Amino acid sequence: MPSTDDIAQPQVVEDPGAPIDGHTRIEELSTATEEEESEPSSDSEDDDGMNVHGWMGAKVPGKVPGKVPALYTTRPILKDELVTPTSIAQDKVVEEVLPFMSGKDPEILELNSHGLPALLRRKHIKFCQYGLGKFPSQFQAMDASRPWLLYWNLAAMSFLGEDLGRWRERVIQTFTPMQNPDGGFGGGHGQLSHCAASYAATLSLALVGGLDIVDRRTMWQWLGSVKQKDGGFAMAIGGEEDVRGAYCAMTIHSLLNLPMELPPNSPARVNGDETFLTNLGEWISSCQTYEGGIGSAPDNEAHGAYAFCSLACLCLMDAPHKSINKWLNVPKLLAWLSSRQQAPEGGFQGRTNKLVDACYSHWVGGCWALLEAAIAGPGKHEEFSLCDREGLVRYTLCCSQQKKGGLRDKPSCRADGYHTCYSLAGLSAAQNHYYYEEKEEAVMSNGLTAAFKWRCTRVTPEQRAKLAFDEGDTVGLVHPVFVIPPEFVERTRKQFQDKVGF
Ligand code: FPP
Ligand code: K
Ligand code: ZN
Repeated sequence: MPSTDDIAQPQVVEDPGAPIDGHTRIEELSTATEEEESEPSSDSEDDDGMNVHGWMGAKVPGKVPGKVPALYTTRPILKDELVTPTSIAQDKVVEEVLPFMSGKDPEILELNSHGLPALLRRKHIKFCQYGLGKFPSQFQAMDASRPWLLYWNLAAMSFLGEDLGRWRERVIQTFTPMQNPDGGFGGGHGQLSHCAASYAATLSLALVGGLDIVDRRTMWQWLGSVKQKDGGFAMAIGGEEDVRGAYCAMTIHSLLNLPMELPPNSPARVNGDETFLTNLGEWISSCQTYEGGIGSAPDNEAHGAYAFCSLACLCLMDAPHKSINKWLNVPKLLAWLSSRQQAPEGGFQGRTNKLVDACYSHWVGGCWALLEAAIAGPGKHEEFSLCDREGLVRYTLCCSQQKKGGLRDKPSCRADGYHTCYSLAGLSAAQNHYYYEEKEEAVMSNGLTAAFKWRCTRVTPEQRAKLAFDEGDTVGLVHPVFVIPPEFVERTRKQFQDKVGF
């Protein structure tokens, strides 16, 4: 199965010779013109690019619409002299994004009142509709990822405010044969049940109100069969154990309000008193690395995608101020996470010494609400931000949007469903405040209620102006743990809240 990051989808404009690699470079765009190379920095006359205090926001209150803060238009002033393939690749990305960030967008999209490209809502929706259609034969390698294609495109449309009613029957029809008699969903009819396929299926069905087709008893049995003695979850029976497994399994478990005790078939059931949560906190804790970030499994490299899976899984297990503070070294994680945001790019990289990429707008951008809630404690929403929201908005609107519709890793890449979904989720993280608050009404009979207690406020018009987006550039709310709009989380909770057993 290809990694999720290599995934494209058919383009809105027919291009029969189109390569299917989502990260394929389009050479014309990656080469800046002479003029752009010699003059990429801000338009302000008193700014020689060395004004670090200007970078720290001193200029922001008096910001003139269309003037881009120097932080986003200036090449890095502190550079390691050692030249490596990594540093060369990074320099190339800076040259690639500078024209887009500094308002000299070679694609000349329609601008918002702050001089940034406006959100191309209708075009992105159209792109997602194509992504739910027929695929040319080159996409057969994506066959096992069909549940993902549905989730990414449906979720993205929901973030853009599109009603999903018309997709309901087809989504149910598509997932029905993917469910296996022994529980869980595979990537297609006859394929082995897998945590990723089951996660994407569960969320897609939650989006369209189709979760009735899930056999909760066999799902419980199957999830029990991937729970491991050491506390983690394997992606499939006999498959790799990593934090994706933990997050996907606990997401499904939580949304469907499945029993906490493990089924008799579970390899993790030794004394008989084990539950889905036994040793899970300890196992996630063991994935935090010397850098402060979190790897896919113990001893693996820290990566933003796994940081999100770990934090979100901890937020499924208990309130963030309890579980995150208990199982992770928060100061070290905070330092690592902060170092993932790039300048002048504004967006996030996934790991140390790698390149900015819009999918990390969610994988890293989505970590902030969870970590902030752990630090602030319940009910506290002073609306502080530990990440630079403006940078994330700017990267999304300026660099991620493809003129034809769809969002992309970076300007030299083609848009695809995966980057469209996670760029928009990241934009929502930048545009809204998500916080944790004890609420009595959010009950699930299995006792796993924490993830249902999040609330959200939208930024005020004044804050919005500081973040350089207009009302028309606003995406919908995205639940910080389940990554679908909160209304569908609440609908699902109500559907299953009173189930005892199956
Ligand atoms: C490296 O790819 C990417 C990873 C090691 C993580 C991939 C995992 C996810 C994107 C999310 C998994 C989550 C769920 C819920 C299944 P790369 O080397 O191409 O990218 P990089 O250079 O940006 O690290
Ligand atoms: K990447
Ligand atoms: Zn990516």
